[in-house]
Amino acid sequence: MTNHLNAKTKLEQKLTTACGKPLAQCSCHEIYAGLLSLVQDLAGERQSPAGKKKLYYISAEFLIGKLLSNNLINLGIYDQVREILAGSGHNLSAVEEMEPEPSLGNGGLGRLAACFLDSIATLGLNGDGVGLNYHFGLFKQLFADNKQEEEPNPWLETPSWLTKTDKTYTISYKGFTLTSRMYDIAVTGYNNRTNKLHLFDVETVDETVVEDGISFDKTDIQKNLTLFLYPDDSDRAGRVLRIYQQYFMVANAARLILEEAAAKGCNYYDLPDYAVIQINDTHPTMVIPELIRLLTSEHGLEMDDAIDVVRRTCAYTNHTILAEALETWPMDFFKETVPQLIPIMEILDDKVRRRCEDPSVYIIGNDDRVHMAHIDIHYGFSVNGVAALHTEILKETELNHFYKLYPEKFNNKTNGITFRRWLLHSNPRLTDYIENLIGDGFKENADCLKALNDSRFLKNIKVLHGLLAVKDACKQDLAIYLKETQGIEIDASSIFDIQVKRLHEYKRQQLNALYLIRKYQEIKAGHRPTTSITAIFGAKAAPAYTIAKDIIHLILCLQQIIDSDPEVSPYLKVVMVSNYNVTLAEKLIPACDISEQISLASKEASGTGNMKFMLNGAVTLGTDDGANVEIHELVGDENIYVFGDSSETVIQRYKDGDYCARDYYEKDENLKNAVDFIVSEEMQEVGDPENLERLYNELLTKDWFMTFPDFEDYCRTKEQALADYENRTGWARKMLVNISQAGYFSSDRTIGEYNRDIWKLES
Ligand code: OX2
Repeated sequence: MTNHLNAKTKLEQKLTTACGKPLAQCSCHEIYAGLLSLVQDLAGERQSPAGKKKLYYISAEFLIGKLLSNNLINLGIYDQVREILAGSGHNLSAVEEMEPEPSLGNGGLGRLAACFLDSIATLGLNGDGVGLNYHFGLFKQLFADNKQEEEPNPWLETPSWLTKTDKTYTISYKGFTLTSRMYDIAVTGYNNRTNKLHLFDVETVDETVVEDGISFDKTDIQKNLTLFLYPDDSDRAGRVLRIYQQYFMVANAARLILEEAAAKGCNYYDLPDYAVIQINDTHPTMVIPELIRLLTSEHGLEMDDAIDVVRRTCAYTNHTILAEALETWPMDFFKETVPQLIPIMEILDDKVRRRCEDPSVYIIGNDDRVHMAHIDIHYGFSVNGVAALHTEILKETELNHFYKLYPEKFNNKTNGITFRRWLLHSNPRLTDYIENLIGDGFKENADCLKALNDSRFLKNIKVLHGLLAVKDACKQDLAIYLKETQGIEIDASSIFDIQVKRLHEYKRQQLNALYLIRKYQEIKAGHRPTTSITAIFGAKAAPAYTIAKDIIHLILCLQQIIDSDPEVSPYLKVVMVSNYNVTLAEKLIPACDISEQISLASKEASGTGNMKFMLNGAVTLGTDDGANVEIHELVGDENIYVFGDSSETVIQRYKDGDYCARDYYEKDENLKNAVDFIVSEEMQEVGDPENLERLYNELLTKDWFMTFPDFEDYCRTKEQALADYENRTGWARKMLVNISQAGYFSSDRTIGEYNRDIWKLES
């Protein structure tokens, strides 16, 4: 106790010094600034010895979320700081509101990278992230006239978690050079070391060139290079800009890696003893030819030696089988931007062509396009998928030709999430509840959650009611938060059914919307649900993805129609929150009853939202896809709602090529009524006929992601979940089993496996 008091007093003194005046006299923002500087000092003190070998996790996105609370938790001072602030009339949650959320990511891939950085530091591994410092991120989403609008999402302000470093490099493009600068964000591990996230930027970037939403001159590279993540690539200039960005990221990374290795005594031939590079999807692929280029042209290696060294240093993670995301770029683009890579890529391609006759594995295809993933697979030592099913599909179908060439390279690493953010930070109520039942071991070792799967708890009415009370409180928190921040009113006693993730046809928000139309029609016909339902969506659509935007339009129109219908609104509410981000996820996930994971089987590589919901006691309604399959195995049939065609059926149906949406539409009256509603008079009154008709036609004549075949089973399974919800203790038991089995999805487990099988760093 005295120790605790001593530590607390010291901490209070440090914080007061950082703030420059008594805490009671500080504004919320001054407290935030003080805490930020205090955290940076404490994090700096925990920088551990460099170690010989280091991991570089290169990624176009790091969706890190706000950092203050997480850092306080990881430094072990969260409770003390909260008490100190309370003692001087401040509230830590209000201070958290001062922090802007960094806009450095987009979706699951970027959030995974952020969870991984947390776990790498927590496991005491020597590994840094490398990416770009986007000024305006992806975009900020607004709604007007039931449509998505985009604005820049600025987040860089003073004070900031970014530290400007002295490190600069000269990066060459055809016809000009840029001077880069490295900025660092400290990555604190939970009771462990501090690593870094290195973000490169260029000082000539000019934020004022953006006008009219998120438009800007895409050709002025010196001014626009790091403005946006994934700038619109619907035209050529946009696609070329992506190459400029990607090269900037990896050219800086390559220099940093070689420099750090050399400083530790590397002679370049032994680079794999000093560095391992994880290539997060194909955006950083050019690091391979760039390293080969630097090793041969600046460090005197022969081409074959350089290729061998790089092959033993680089590992690749595949996150999707969607063709649109498997990057291929015309050779012309490289000639125009980074011609220095052309001779290297030609040599790499030539070596492949000499070994293999099969054109499907060439690097430069017969279409004169460079297949980025092919570079990674031929010239890296490891290829991993992100969930068991996904890896099997890669091996057996999508990358089968490569698997036959290099079976030893393929391995699975089922994704994970950091429990520090997705439980300890986002759901302190549930954390306390669990701690009261099984002690605090789960905070260090997520496997300890299994202790909850015990009849002492599962058959204990008091325990089950306690869990329901935690959920209710989280639902009330969310209701208050949405009212305050978005002006949205929801009923905390309704069932919260939540689908939050990027908008994509394969994720099938449209399937959920069709169900809701059907529910609306049923309620109109007098069939009212026992407990009212709140269906919540959160999703950004890529600015150039027309159908995705049409789906948002459909959901927003539906929201308006139901809201203004007194016959239906007491029983059903549809809500689309705007600008879904990490901060919102932290509020939505703890409050969820039913977790919607309804992608077309075979298409969602893993999903990680599914894991966060499960951990927070939501029950999954999903297809046997991605990591849902592993969730299903862990919790058993009783504790998950699985529906829809299997991945085998879907893959076969694509192969056969004879899927006809209209056949399903004609056969199923309910489906027909729901689809027709999209272009009904009611909809046309609140919506834009152009968008609605386009979506209607898309579904009826194409439905590429096969919504219709799963519709009936989806509706039936969802009704079953809603009915089961009425048995409150039965439902609580399902919640508890889900929480108890979530330990497997800790990113500490995932990172442990990456290190054991791929990185081999000392911890
Ligand atoms: C996502 C995948 O769609 C998702 O299934 C997965 O959980 C996540 O990556 C992390 O592995 N862009 N985002 C993804 O893939 C790509 C490409």
